[in-house]
Amino acid sequence: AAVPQRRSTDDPVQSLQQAILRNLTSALARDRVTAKPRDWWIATSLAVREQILTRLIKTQGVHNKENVRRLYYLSLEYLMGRLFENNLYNTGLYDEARTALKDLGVDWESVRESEVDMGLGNGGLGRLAACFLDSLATLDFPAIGYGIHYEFGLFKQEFVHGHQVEHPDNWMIFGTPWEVVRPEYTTDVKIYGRVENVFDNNGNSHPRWTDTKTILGVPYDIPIAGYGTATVNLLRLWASRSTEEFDLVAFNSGGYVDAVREKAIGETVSKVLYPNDKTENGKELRLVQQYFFVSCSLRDIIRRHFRHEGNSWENFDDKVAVQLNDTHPAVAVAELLRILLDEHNFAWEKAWSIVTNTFGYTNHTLLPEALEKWGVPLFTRVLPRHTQIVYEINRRLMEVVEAKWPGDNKKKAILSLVEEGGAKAFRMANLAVVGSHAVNGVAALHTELLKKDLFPDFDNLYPGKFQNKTNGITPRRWLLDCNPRLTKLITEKLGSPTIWARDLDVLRGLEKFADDKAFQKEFMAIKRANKQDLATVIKADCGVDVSPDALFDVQIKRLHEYKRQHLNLLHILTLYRRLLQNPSLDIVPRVFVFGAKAAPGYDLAKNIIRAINVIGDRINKDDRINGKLKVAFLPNYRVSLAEKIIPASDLSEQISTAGKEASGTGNMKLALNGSLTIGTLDGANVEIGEEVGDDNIFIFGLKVPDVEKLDAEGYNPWNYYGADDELRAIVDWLGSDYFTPGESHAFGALHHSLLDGGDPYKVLADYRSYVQAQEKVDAAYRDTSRWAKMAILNTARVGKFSSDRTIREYAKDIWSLPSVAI
Ligand code: 26R
Repeated sequence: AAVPQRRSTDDPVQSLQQAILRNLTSALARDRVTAKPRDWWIATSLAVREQILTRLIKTQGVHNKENVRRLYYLSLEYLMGRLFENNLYNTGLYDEARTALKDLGVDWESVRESEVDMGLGNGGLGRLAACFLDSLATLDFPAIGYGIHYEFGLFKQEFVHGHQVEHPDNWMIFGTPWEVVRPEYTTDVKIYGRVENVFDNNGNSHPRWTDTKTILGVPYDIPIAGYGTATVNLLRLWASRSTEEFDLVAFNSGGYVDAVREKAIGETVSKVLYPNDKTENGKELRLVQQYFFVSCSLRDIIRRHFRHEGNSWENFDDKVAVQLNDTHPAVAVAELLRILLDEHNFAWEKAWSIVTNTFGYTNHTLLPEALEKWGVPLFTRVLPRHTQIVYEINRRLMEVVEAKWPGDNKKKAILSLVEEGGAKAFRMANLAVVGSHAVNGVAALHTELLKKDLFPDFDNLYPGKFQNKTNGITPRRWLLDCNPRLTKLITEKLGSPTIWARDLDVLRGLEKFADDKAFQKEFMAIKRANKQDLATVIKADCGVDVSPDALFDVQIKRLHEYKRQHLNLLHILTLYRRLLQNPSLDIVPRVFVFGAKAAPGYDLAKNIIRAINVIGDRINKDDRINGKLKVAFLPNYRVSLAEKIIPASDLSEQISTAGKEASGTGNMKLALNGSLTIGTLDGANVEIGEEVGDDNIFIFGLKVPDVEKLDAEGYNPWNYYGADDELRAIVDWLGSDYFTPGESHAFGALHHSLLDGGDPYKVLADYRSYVQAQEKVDAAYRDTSRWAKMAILNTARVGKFSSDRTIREYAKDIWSLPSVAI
């Protein structure tokens, strides 16, 4: 087909189209006839990239020239998802690109769907980093994200007979059009070796780190375009390489294979993301990854700083703010100190003041098993000089503790950076607290518990250091990009998204339509259309037929006992059993949607996945219940799948044991898209409830003080099992071979955890309260107008949870970071 000719050559659609066709030829060696959707995706991305890179150069030019203060975000994880549509929306090139491809006869959906997610993270922490980058650029804050360019991101998940099976995520295989490799900024990292003492001319001895191995870090830059602004920031990810192409000694002595193998070790460092969100204690490669990216990033930050003539160490902390995303990069505290002491001969006090002025630390979890510790022998083998430095930080800390609480050895044991008794280990959270000027939790409740339970003595020692920064989500990806129908409706009522998607509190303007019957109808028609789209995905991915008229009940998050997917399962079993006993029982038809990956080594989590799959399959095939219940466990939950599920959700499951979920961010995304929360008073649910109002949320279950009281008394799940006939029947059913004929104890691990295992997350204690809350959900959903009103008010009232608000708070209270208009 001929390409329609456009009027003038400065027509933006035509010039974009020409750029696409040029890239198709020059980057992909394709023509219009042979190009596949993936080729169009790459060619279009490269064409758009040209424009983004022009803006990147402009932005960095202004930042450099003005010698601005910058924020450097250090995170081992970034869950970016797809970048194609997000970049088009943010740069304002969406309509042009659509028209350009349409005129070329290219199908948009297939182009979009050919992009592989950039899944360089596990879950909430990694996605939060991605939302923060979006907000930093949108608000014109000078910022650079640093991380690792993993060759393999989070594993791909498949179900085989209900079991999770993992496959490598080879995300770069078809090319990565958004990144630019920068070999000229390749950085050396020293590691291993030993420390010797050398004497200077004055006879003073100094430690010297020697016999080290060297790994190279090669940076890959991904531009981060702000929405509705000219700012383009940078995400810089380090790939590891070996120093020498060949070790000449080994090569010449005939050890060709040994030489190449040595090279492979250097490349292993950035090979794969650790797929755990529980502790990775003792994994040497994980520590090497942490140090590798911290060392590369600090070198890069320092290089940037000294590029300016007027800059020196004197104004380093005026120009540099570094945020530690959990303790994963906490070794940065010791590394910056080492650079100042050993490479620049600073006195301790001065070096320490620069370090603590530079760093801030965000805590993301209270779960003891997720608090990082490194055995001292391992840490010393990898980083012998850093071990000395951590011990010296600790010696000085113990002096401060002694001054404050003379003779109190218990306080010293609690606050020490070194866990004693048994194998010695460094406590990375303590190091991060001591080495930072600000420590923050990620929701109001979480920060309270952080101060009260995890770090009470540090809070006492450093008044004002602990603060709250309630998490947020970017409304660009999580409303504008993922829910075009709702975006259109909101735009009709409130005006251009360039206003409300940059100031989410403007959505309060929807409150006045909450009782408007016509608006309610439109709002629910959009929800139904989104559910219809999701039903197509469910059919394709699960083979399950579902009706868009059913209530879509959604739980999407990593599989964890504390998140209690098994409580959801007990409710499903409860409804199924009631229906089998009374097939004409009048309940609102429901589709239970799950998305969750389990850490590959987390057997109980995998057992829960299998139970949901196997029981779900039985329910889906049972004609006796007339299709009133359906269970769809969508495989391979990831950012791009979340973007399809969230706009289609009616009910958002946020049912963690009170006190265990630091914040949650999926809860915010779902509420923003008009999904009502059924949840415990945990994490940010508390604040969502405050915003939307008690009438527009379904709160149930134990509160934090109730959980504490039960623990103090000695919690016994058998009491609940014994006292509730329906619960007992359900748990027994789960423990039988009813769902797995011929295979007994198929869900034995799950069944055991609920009873003999002590039910550590108090599923049985919350069961009845949860089932009753679900009955209220059922009643509310029957009243279509009431439900619509509640859903509208959720969308209208969650503006607080924009990550723009979160980032403004960090910029003001922690980073002292001015914005810079480009
Ligand atoms: C130690 C290592 C293996 C590790 C531990 C924990 C690696 C990754 C994690 C994941 C964590 C800390 C995480 O994702 N936490 C989540 O952070 C979100 C963003 O703040 C919160 O919303 C969420 O409640 C919290 O669980």
